[in-house]
Amino acid sequence: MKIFNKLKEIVRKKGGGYLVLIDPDTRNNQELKEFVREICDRGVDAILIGGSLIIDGDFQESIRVVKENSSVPIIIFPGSVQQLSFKADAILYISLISGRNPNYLFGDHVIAAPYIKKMGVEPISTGYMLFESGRTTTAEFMSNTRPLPVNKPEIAMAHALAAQYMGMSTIYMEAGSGADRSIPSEIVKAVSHYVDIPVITGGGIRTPEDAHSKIEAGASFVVTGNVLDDSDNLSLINEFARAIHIKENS
Ligand code: 1GP
Repeated sequence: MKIFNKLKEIVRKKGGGYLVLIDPDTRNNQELKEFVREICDRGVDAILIGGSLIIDGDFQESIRVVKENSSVPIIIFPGSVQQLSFKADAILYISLISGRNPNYLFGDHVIAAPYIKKMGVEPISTGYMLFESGRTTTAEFMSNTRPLPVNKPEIAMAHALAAQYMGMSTIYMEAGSGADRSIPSEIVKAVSHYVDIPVITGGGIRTPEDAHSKIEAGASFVVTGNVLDDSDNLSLINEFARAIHIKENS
């Protein structure tokens, strides 16, 4: 079964899917190995790997370490066309639909497509919507795009529906990694009830309660990243998984 179908099956059975984002800049190989082994046993459904800007990390090496130590699918969340690898199981084939930068709407895609085909990695067509968070995130700065307002649900809904009509498989909506606060559950609800494709949300989610509210609002998948950088928070993973897998708890 294809990776994205497997993930949708998890959502059907568990009520939501839990994805953990790994930024290759944040851990050395040994730390990465220990982190991946730790999280796979705690209810994580898939690992995303990538970053808007990688300075210290070696993307290829990070993917290798993650793949060798993971029992869940590895999905690239690319910050650029340099972030491709045949070792991944799938890649979010992202169009930055909240912006109007042609490279991120249909430019880098043309460059990446032949490589993805050659590598045999499953592309998951993703409409990515970046929302304002009160300060400039790396994603906003690096993509040179304006984020969507969080208090205008109709704008977000129309963007998401356009992505669905263009044949995209999923919507990823967030305020960017490390956002001070996650996007309001109200806007997640407005979008996920308006479209028929699954919604992924993340960015600034630091508590299981917040993750739970996003699933209750209609999101299919929740992503956490930064909150797990502090090793004291590792036990939170079980709590995040429980908060997201709402059918398992009922
Ligand atoms: C970014 O949703 C992910 O796309 C993770 O965000 O690092 O803020 O948890 P955080």
